[in-house]
Amino acid sequence: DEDGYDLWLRYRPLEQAAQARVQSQARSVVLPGAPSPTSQAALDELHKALTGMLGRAPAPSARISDGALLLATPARLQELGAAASPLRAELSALGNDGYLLRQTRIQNHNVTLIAANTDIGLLYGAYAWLRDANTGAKLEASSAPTLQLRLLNHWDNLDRTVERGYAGQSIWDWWALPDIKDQRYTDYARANASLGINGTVLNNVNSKPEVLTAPFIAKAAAVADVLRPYGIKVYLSARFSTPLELKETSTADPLSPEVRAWWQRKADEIYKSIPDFGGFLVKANSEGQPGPQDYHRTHADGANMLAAALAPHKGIVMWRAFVYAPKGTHLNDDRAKQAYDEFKPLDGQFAANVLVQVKNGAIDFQPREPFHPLFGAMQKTPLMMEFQITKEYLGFSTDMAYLGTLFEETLETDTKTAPQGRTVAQTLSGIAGVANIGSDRNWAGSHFDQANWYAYGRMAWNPQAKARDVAVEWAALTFGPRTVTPVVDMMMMSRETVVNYMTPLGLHHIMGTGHHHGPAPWVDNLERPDWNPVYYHRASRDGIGFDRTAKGSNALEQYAPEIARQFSDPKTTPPQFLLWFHHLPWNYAMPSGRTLWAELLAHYDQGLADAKSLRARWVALKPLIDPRRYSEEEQRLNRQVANATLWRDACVAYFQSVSGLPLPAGVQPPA
Ligand code: GCW
Repeated sequence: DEDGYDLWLRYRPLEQAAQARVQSQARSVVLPGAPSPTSQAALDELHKALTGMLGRAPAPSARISDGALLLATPARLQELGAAASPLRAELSALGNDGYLLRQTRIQNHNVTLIAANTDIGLLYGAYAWLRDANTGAKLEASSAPTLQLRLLNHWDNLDRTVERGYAGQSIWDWWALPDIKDQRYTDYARANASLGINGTVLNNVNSKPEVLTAPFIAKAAAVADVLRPYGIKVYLSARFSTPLELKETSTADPLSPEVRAWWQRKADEIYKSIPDFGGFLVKANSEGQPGPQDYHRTHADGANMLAAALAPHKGIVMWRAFVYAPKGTHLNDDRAKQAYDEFKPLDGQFAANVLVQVKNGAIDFQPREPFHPLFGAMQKTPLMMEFQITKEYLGFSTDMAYLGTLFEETLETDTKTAPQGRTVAQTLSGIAGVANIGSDRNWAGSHFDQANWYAYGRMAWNPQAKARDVAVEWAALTFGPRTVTPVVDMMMMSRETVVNYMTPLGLHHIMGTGHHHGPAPWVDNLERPDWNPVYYHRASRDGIGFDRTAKGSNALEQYAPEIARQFSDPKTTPPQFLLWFHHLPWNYAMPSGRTLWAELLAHYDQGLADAKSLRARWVALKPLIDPRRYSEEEQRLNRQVANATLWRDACVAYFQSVSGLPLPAGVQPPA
């Protein structure tokens, strides 16, 4: 009975031809020298995998023979007399985390070599070899990540609720820790290491002072002990006012010596229990969280104070740029501008161990957003990308939406910034994904949501990776080789489907208030204007859309001149961002020849039709999918069709009530 617990590390028996191929590459598994906890993890994984795939695994051996799978670092290769210079040169270009896979001859034997500079590289190489073994891909020559920081951010609270989590309770059992370390923590480490994720922030950015007290530091240390062999560092979200709230200082002013000394002591205390502690993630002066601005200090003052405490231990601060004004927002202001307005002037003022963490778009994890203007604009500050893996605005874990395409679309966009135009990916020093992980048996709430964790990890390792290639791998590993094409086709259309039935043509933030599930474009009575959907779509008799050109909020000026110019004219604005940047009359002529009104309706209809098509495609796959996973997804797709119907009908009815226009021929009236 497939319940999804094994994720993409299923290691089910291979078909005969594949068995023979894999067997010929792994007649024995050889790791010269005494294993470290990390290389032992690689051996354990290979043993588990080969047992599953072949029915039995060769015992690890110290001696090379024909058909050996050999794991070795340069020092070991040298001892084996195999430190031939081309191999060594190739390895030295791969850094700490890279690996190479090679069929070669060593000591007169044909071997399959997994080589890396470090044991963690060997572990990554072992996972890569297993991926190839399972998918039948040819041995990947070599691979190394471009980003050194590849993190998950858990929005997990200490009471085990998860903010924006749709996969059950938090996997961190704070009550039972530190004495009881659930096997799930090890499986979590395996899954993440298999993707190359090398850090995790255990707790919500809406943090609590208690996280930094001795009992919780001990709990975090216990988790760190489990994750360490897998190359995953632990980080914590720190609440800026922690010392004040714990009543250990009289203020939280970052320039106060008392406060600085407190954080210094706190850092020393943490590093005593967690010597490789990664550092702090901070949400400050955003959505009611405390921060340096409470003391008329800047984000840089706040971040640098924490950075000074962590620097002696080589820790870092990830300071979030997700800020928007708590009060007095005027309808003519633009929330989309605030992060840039606050952070761009601070470029150059952050300490060396501070990274500014920026969401992919300037509003908030919408089904589609243009890239955040801070990418490329902060030339002197290392930036981290923050993607949301959990689908707060894309139908939770009921609606199918493969995010690989969203990640790819953002990462590959040219920011048109100096020196020669850089893609968003090229402006990054690190990447973070808000985890969709919980204690549900299948970890992610739905089987297809596992693909979003997978795609995030693979694209964190290689930001140039193509969403389709990643989907192909995941589908083969998760549902088996015979389902790949139809499953990948579903995945590749799924996110656009959601965009179409929720927020086509650049619409955004018209979801139900608070929970963000389902349509609510009519809401206009919330305490803050920038929480109201009407603030974002601005529909009226005269038209629809948010004017972010010079006639409007001029958010466009935050982009490089070339982009600002292109997007200032609706005719040269990509249609998927049209209403993000422009307020246009309902009869505006679209490239399709339809009016904007008819085009909007066509997108809603397309979204619903595609949701039905996703369901039909899944039903057709029934003979190829195991019953439990089939039925669990079928139920969700039924629910998705209902969600899409509601979105379509509600938005058509609401926008019609505003536009006052008749439905064009052929468009069904809303139910
Ligand atoms: O998207 C919004 C969410 C909040 C979240 C916040 C943030 C953690 O609705 O739940 O809080 O963003 O990113 O800080």
